[in-house]
Amino acid sequence: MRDRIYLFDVDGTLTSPLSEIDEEFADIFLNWARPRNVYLVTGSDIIKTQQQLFDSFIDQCKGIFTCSGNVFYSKGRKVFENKLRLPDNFIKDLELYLEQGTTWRTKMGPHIELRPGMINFSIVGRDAPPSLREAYYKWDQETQEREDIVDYIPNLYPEFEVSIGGQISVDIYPAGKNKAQVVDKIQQLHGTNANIVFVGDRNTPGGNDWPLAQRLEAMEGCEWYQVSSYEETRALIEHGELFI
Ligand code: M1P
Repeated sequence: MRDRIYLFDVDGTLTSPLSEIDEEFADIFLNWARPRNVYLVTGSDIIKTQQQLFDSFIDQCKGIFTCSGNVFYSKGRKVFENKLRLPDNFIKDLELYLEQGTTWRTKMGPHIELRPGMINFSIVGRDAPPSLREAYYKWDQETQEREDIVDYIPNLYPEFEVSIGGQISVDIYPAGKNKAQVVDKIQQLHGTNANIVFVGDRNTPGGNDWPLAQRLEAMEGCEWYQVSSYEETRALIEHGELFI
């Protein structure tokens, strides 16, 4: 009998971007998750995710992969963490883009956040208040600036890749150290025959869920779903054929 494993992205899938999880949805999700093998897979770090989901929610899942799979926690304990080694001038090249590559002017900082196994890079800055986040997000949709950054870094450093996970930033990691790496860990835990089902909101090229969706696409018995809100995720777990 093959284990069925459910993987869920967090921002845009279980919560609105960088918001706390809706209480009613949290109850419904946990009741559904309790008898199942459920893991969370986020581009964000554990501190931000704890602010959104709370420890009690996280602890009722089998585990959580943060920083795009570069860190893994289970039962409140860190199980592994990938290290990041940056080439000389890497940070300087990000700073150059901040000074000369963007036409966006209102910046709050910090722009470069070093996390285990990856870097988060934000032109507007992580301290931007909600109104400024929204303004940048709207502007980015018009100008496609983050798509430009997705190309800029690998052009300079082909051994790195960049993806878009949230509203105001990009995630940068060594090529291949993206969410798709979670499959290897799941197979170690549940066997190479496990049926993996993934739900995410960024399953298009350049999105941080894309590498994982693509890997599952090539695996027999595995599925992925695109959602655009936690309400759509709720509909899936309540009515989706593979979620019964
Ligand atoms: O989890 C999705 C993303 O959430 C944040 O994105 P942003 O601040 O751009 O909305 C970041 O933590 C990012 O790393 C993460 O992928």
